[in-house]
Amino acid sequence: MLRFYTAGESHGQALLAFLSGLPAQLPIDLDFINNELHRRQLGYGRGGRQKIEKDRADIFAGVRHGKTIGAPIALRIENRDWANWEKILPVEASEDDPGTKKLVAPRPGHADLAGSQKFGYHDARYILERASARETAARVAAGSLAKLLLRELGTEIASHTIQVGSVRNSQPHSWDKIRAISSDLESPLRCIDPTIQEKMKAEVDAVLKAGDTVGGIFEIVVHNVPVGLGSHAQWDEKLDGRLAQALMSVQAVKAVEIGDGVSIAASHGSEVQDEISYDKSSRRFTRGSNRAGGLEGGITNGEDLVIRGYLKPISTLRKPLGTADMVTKEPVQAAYERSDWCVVPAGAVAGEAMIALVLADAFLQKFGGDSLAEMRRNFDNYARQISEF
Ligand code: EPS
Repeated sequence: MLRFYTAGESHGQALLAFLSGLPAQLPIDLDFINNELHRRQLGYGRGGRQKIEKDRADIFAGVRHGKTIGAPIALRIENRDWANWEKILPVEASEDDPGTKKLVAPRPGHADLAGSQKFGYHDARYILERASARETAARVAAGSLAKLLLRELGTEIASHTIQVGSVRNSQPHSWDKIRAISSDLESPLRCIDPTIQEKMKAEVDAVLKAGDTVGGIFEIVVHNVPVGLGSHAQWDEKLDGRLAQALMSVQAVKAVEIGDGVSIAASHGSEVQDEISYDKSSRRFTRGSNRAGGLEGGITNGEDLVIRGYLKPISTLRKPLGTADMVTKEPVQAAYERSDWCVVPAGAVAGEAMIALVLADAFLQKFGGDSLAEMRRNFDNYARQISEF
């Protein structure tokens, strides 16, 4: 229902996003989109690039007088750094040798080598330009439009950092706290516990000093989700699978966990299921716990969705690892390109965008509608059906 693409390279002129399938008459708040882009740029452990860029989206199509018109939306985010790369990476044919910007010493863990072999380059420049996580800016812009649709129907998404390196914040936190830290532009790592956050910062400082990088875990929580998104009926309709795929596609994410999926694998069935009761006053089924992370059988069960993204440490290292030169085949040290050394908070914002896009698609499948008013009518009817169940 909702289709989206991005285009653009890290040091190209701009990043582009195309989003098709949003209903007409959805109010579009450009400040909200730009604030999301700003959130993605923040975080303790980011490199020099974010001082150059001030990401903001320009809308080229699909929005008139501040609302969608049911037509595809096209967005553009300028790369300010393009001014420094225009001569090195021109669009038109050029005699100039890109010279020092050639990358022949592929970084272990990056797309450099596999991409160069696959596309037939002895220079990883063209691969890394697109593999770069800079592309997530375009996803965040598209995802913020999906968030605006979800917000109209009462569903909100937030995230926080629960691990950096070996420092973990394993306490449970309320939605209000997660929501507050998620939007806190001053928080260095968006970790709710300030004492744990100081320890996380120390890990980030230590890897910077050592010329190394550090990974971590972000947790995305979706609040006020209707029962019944996704389906148990077919493998590709199961919402947990769709969410996991979307989150796995974010650069550097190497694992996804829904609810307590990882730790419950080592427990007994009686210990990990969320027991069901019924609250007569609110006419709702409730659960005393949410280890399932809001999904049972690939269907939302009305509890908050809890989805964790596990980020590997960034593969660009100032103290490089050994590799093999793609031209000479001799052992050399991997290339170093200006990069970040911790991206957990930024990865979380990209992750939120992907979750928003999948959920908006699931809402559109369930409630349909060409205009927001039509979709809202369908949604309200269904909400009545659930409350009368
Ligand atoms: C960026 C993410 C990282 C940064 C990049 C901007 O990309 P990568 O995945 O390639 O390491 O390093 O900045 C640069 C490429 C640069 O020239 O500094 C982002 O998320 O905006």
